[in-house]
Amino acid sequence: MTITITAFERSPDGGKGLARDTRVRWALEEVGQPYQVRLVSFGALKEPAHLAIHPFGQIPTYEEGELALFETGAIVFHIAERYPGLLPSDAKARARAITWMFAALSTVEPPILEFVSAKLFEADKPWARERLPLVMDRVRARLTPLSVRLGDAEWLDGAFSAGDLLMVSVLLRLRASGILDEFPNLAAYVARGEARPAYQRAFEAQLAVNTRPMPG
Ligand SMILES: N[C@@H](CCC(=O)N[C@@H](CS)C(=O)NCC(=O)O)C(=O)O
Repeated sequence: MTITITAFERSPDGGKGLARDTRVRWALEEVGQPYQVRLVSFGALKEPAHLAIHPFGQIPTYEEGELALFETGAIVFHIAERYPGLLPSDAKARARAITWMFAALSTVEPPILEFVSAKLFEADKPWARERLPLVMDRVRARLTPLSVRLGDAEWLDGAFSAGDLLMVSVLLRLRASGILDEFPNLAAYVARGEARPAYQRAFEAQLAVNTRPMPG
């Protein structure tokens, strides 16, 4: 059955791979499933046709036959459940990998998103200079225990899993800030994720979209 995902017609990051379709592309590449991409403009995101699939008018979405999903975590989980390669078969190891998926999205990502918003959208506010260090410390408060837990391991819990895929994706947003370099084992962990051939294919695919000449 054909898998179709949505992505920005033109990502605001210009192809750095930070838009969340990259996470879904990466998961599909890891499990070796071909997919099609429907590109959506910012205007079309909020139109009825897209809202019928994504109630919040965002990307990514995932369609497969009559199934339509939104929320990257749910999509990556669905892919990982449906195709081998992203979750261990041992029940306990699988539950732990799923725990890391939730940890990435609900514990580590929120302060990172707050930091990104502070840098991108609030830099001109009179209180920005005072707030930014607080927001950065909230990020460090998550990275410190994560770094301790990872230690010298290659991945968070044994073999690479959907938990690592989401955690690396979440941490990637920090690279330009330099915060990640305060935690060399996390910086190396992210680099290992990026070096995976499946990530490379996903990255190149989104880059091609975001650097192509726009019609008209
Ligand atoms: N929690 C959602 C967040 C989705 C999200 O924020 N998507 C962004 C792109 S990465 C988007 O579509 N932004 C445009 C908008 O919100 O209008 C998920 O993980 O899928």
